[in-house]
Amino acid sequence: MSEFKRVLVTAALPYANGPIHIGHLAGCYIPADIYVRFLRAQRKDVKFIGGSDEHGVPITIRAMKEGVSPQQIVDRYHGQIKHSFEQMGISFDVYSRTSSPVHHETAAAFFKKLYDDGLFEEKETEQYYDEKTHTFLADRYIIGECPHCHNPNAYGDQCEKCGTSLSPEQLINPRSALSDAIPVKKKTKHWYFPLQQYEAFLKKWILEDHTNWKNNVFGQCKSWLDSGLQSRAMTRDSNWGVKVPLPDAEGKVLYVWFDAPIGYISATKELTDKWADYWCQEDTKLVHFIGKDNIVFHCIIFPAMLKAHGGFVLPDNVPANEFLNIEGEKVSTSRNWAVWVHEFIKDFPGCEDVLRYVLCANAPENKDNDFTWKDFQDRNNNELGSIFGNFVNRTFVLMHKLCRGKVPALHAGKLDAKDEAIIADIQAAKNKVQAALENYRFRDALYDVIDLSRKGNKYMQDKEPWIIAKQVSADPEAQKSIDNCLHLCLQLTANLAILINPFLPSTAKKMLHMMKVVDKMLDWENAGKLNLLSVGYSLRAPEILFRKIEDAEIEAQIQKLKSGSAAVATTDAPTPEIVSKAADNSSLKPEITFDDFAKLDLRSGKVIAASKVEKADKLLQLQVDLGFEERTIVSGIAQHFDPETIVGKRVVVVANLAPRKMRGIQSNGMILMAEDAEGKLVFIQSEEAVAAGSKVS
Ligand code: B3M
Ligand code: ZN
Repeated sequence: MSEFKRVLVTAALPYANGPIHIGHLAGCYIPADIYVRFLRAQRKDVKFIGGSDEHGVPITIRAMKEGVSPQQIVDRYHGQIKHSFEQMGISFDVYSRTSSPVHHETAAAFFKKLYDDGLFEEKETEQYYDEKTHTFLADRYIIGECPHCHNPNAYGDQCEKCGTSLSPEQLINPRSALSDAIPVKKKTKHWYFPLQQYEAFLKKWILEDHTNWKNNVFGQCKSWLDSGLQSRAMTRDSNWGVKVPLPDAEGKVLYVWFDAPIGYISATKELTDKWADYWCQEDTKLVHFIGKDNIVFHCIIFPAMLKAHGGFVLPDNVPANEFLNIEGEKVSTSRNWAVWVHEFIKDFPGCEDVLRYVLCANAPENKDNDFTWKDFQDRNNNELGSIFGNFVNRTFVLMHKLCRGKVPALHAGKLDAKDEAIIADIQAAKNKVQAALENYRFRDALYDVIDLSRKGNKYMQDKEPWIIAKQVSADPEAQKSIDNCLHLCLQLTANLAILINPFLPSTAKKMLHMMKVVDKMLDWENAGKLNLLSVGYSLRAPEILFRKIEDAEIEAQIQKLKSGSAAVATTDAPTPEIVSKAADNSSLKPEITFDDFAKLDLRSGKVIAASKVEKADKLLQLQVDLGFEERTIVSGIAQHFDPETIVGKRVVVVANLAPRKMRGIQSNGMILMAEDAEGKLVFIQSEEAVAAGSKVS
């Protein structure tokens, strides 16, 4: 580490097409932030770079579905994401966005340099095109019949029913997911980056020189390199993105994975005039924190681009995490199976550090891992409350009671074996935590911090200063033993503040306040010291560091997760705003105009058949009579109703919702439901007299 003069830390740029959830935090933002705070505490020259990824198909699709411009989408979510990061204490030095002019210039110039150096291959190919929406269709946006299992709704890259990978050419009767139009083949020219030319370089650089990378990262790189690299198109047909800076490139933009990582460079430019020190000096250590789905882009494609361009440092490490599941199921934003960060902050104000704690203690460092609300509660109430918080609290309470609210003296001649042992523990903790953090083992590091507080508790319990206090009137010398115990417990507390600071910064701040010391005390070099609080110094009364989290709060969250996902089971890629929890009647969604409302085609309908969907415990398949036609609608209400009981029900249907496939069944609309006070779903029914198909307005 010491040969580096400065450290540049990046965290993946989230797509600004929706809010962030706790999987994002666990995947890269929490570990990146811990690492950066650890370096800052060592007074290292470090810059922490972040920003929103505002280009690419995820943004344009979202915009098209909502009928707004891509700019409106990114403006909405960039602000929201940035705010969530701030509230979670993710301490970027800059949080930029790829729609910024600096980025457009930087990315275009990067491309132009490679172009001028003759590094691209220009190729004309035929691609599927939707003439209705004037869009070239990425594979995912072509739907058709699977040639293997005849699922009518297979995607152009994969059939989700039988699992086969496909290419759009293989689909029977392909159609556009955007408009249902039959896609036509159209010629288009693009610029390809010949990755295979960098294969030898990458093999040496990764497989020989970076064997220290995490197993999951190294393994993925190795399998890419073993199976051989190919040219990749670095441009796309679109009007949204960084324009290809060439004269004959109307309607072409840079591929989002070409421009997004350059976003790290642009953001650094925005941050400091000295950006080139960080990007172009050999003695910079560049570290990319990402989730596992971004490994190939950060370990293979971007380094090859940097190498091709020349003059840039390459990453020293890419400590990618795996995925975090929620309550045993994969996060799915479209099913709203997620814990949204902005909602967590609303529901658990002041508990941001607790979430940081749980997401680090349980981080998917080497394999996918599971977040459960019960584990969140247990870790808060036990590890943070009963162990860490309790130790600090007891120390302060006893110091006030037995030592008149001041730091007692240490009587060196009176130290016993237990005192000596805890001194050794305090001194050893620093190195353990540091070694783990330097090697990106954040869970281990955090465990070692909590373990020190656990040892503190045991020490206090063994020493029993409250018992010794009873002897003091008969034997004044006994006070010395009490003083030693509380002196050491207080120094241990100061050490805990330093060690916990990278992980739980607000908690460390509170501890500083209680100890009446300044931020400087949190410098890493102070860890392991036993003279952090001066003898005779008076300290404040303790504050509760972690409040208890009650069963009812946890049950409410589990309920919210279930009903949230049930309520949107038939909608298309909802935002949490759209599906904000039904039970919270007081929080209205943002105002809409009459025109927004008028886009909805609501019809009365009648359920004529209902059955369970196989292997989906939340879904019912309904046949609904709309008068003018019968529709299949898949609804996420199976946990609320038996299929038999709802046949004949009058319902209100969103009739012009884009079709969506669930478990292989195409759902053509959505049934409106309400939630009663107990959280039970009820149908919004139309009167008997209203004929099926009638407009509802
Ligand atoms: N936006 C993908 C993602 O959010 C992408 C990361 C870009 S990092 C340069 O997973
Ligand atoms: Zn299939």
